[in-house]
Amino acid sequence: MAWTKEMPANPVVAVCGATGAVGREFLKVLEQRKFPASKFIALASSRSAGKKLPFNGGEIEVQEMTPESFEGVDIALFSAGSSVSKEMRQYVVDAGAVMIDNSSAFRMEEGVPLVVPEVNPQDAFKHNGVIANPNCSTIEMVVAMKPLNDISKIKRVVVSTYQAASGAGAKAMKELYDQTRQFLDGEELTISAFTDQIAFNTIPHIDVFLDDDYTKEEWKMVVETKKIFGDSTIEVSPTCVRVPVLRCHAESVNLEFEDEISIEDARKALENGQGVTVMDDPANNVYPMPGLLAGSDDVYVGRLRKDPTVAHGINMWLVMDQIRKGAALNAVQIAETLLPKA
Ligand code: NAP
Ligand code: 3JN
Repeated sequence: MAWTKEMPANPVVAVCGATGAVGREFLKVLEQRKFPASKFIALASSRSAGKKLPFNGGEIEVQEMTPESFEGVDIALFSAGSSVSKEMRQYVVDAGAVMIDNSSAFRMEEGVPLVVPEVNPQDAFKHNGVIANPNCSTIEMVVAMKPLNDISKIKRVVVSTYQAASGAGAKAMKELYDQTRQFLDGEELTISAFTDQIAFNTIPHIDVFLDDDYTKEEWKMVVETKKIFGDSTIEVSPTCVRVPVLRCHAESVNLEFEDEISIEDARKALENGQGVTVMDDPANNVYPMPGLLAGSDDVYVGRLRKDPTVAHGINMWLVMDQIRKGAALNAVQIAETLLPKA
């Protein structure tokens, strides 16, 4: 059944998982973009009830998330993990709110749009109370693919990710700090958020392994890309790797197009692409780097070059702030898409 409730111009917005790495960024992004809410509510687990978070020049008090939390709410931005999203979905929808969910709980469910506003904003309106935010690594790749796919259809993508600690949450970011200190002080390393040491290491394992020896993170990139482009023929071959970086994900992307595409045309398309910044001047050592782009909104593209080993091939290097465009910002942009047009 189609969703008929109209979105008010000044909706009540609940940030669900407000104390987490993504939740805190939600508050920042909502404040920075002056999201026109009539009221904001911050929700987290009972552990955080009463905690105060900086917001809009003052503070917002965190409330425990319960089934009753959504009465009067219009938009519920969720980043409290997939089990919490599954548990709360019906309460949110029954309250008449739209859930914009950062977890993988509903991404591949039929009837749940999976939206990146630069790529498929029209899908946001086809919801039945739930809109899913893609995985951060997928968002980064599809934002850069979109302007290129518009000039020549992409047949196949080979992608290797270099994912920051932030993707595994606030505790994982702290673990990278702590382990780095422990390593330098010659102390025993505390390993808890990752499967192995992350300081001075890279781990080719994100999320669980599946039967075909790919990880679930890699599987997400394959199926989500097809759903977002509405094209089941795009082939994606991913390898996802955790690196000791705090909060920007990088990706090495090899693209194969149906037709010939020159580097000049690719560069022009990317320069005009929405949400893309080209940072590519190898002669002057200019290329995007994750350590230097925290806090930015765009997907940065550099190292643009021909791949002469395949027909119609291009290589590029991407960097994106995973907590912003990879999670909080993308979800807030979806919420903005739902606002009535002035
Ligand atoms: P995080 O830093 O560990 O934060 C988790 C948040 O969830 C905290 O606010 C926590 O509240 C809250 N929470 C946990 N259990 C809860 C419960 N039973 N009831 C209510 N709130 C609960 O993790 P994060 O990095 O922000 O990520 C959170 C989720 O967002 C992830 O699990 C994932 O599903 C999604 N995510 C998606 C992407 C993406 O690629 N789009 C990227 C990162 C994360 P307390 O502080 O009270 O425990
Ligand atoms: O590890 C990363 O860099 C991204 C992590 C995303 C993530 C972390 C915990 C649970 C997800 C996600 O968005 O796919 C989930 C989830 O399955 O909801």
